[in-house]
Amino acid sequence: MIIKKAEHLITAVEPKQYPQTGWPEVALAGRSNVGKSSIINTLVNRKGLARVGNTPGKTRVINFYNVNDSLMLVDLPGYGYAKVSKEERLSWGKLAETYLTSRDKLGMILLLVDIRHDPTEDDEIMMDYIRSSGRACAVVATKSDKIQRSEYKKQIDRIKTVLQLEETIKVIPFSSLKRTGIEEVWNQIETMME
Ligand SMILES: Nc1nc2c(ncn2[C@@H]2O[C@H](COP(=O)(O)OP(=O)(O)OP(=O)(O)O)[C@@H](O)[C@H]2O)c(=O)[nH]1
Ligand SMILES: [Mg+2]
Repeated sequence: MIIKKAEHLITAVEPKQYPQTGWPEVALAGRSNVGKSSIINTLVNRKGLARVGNTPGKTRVINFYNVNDSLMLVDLPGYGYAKVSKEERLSWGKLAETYLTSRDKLGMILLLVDIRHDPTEDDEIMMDYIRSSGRACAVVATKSDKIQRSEYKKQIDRIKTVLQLEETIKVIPFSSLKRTGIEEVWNQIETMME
């Protein structure tokens, strides 16, 4: 994908704020701190476009990013972060859920999981949800720079097993630090758009 334009379009907390462009959307879902905002910056090659945090739980709203006036990347609030109040967790969960269930422009969900760890129960719930929604999906195994390449297969097999992935769902090792996996992720997105 050649990036001619990438910009933050709008921040939304409720459906009436969602953009009305009609372009297909790709949503980034995953635990807090897994690298959702980072992958956006890496995919469009713009450092600092999406806010990346050392403090987990940074993204508490839905951010829409315009790519080439033809596609929207959608940064969802992360789940599974324990150190916030139950009320906050429920409210962020509701934000993401409302978007995921109501948005007809949503063409694909990228589920991000840390390549180093087994997916959590929250990830399993999210995967079940994606499956039942019938939307296109790929799994991105983030922070792949943190392990040796020789360990990839073992970790990816674990992710496939825990999430009970069907053969058709790809698991793509990805590193925002090393800028690897970019082509593979764009290929998945482009296949969805066709
Ligand atoms: N080593 C390494 N660190 C990464 C990578 N991607 C993200 N990080 C780091 O992980 C932390 C969290 O990244 P974010 O992109 O903010 O994660 P997020 O999923 O958007 O987090 P929330 O907004 O809290 O849900 C930051 O300190 C990033 O620098 C990667 O590929 N490799
Ligand atoms: Mg974020």
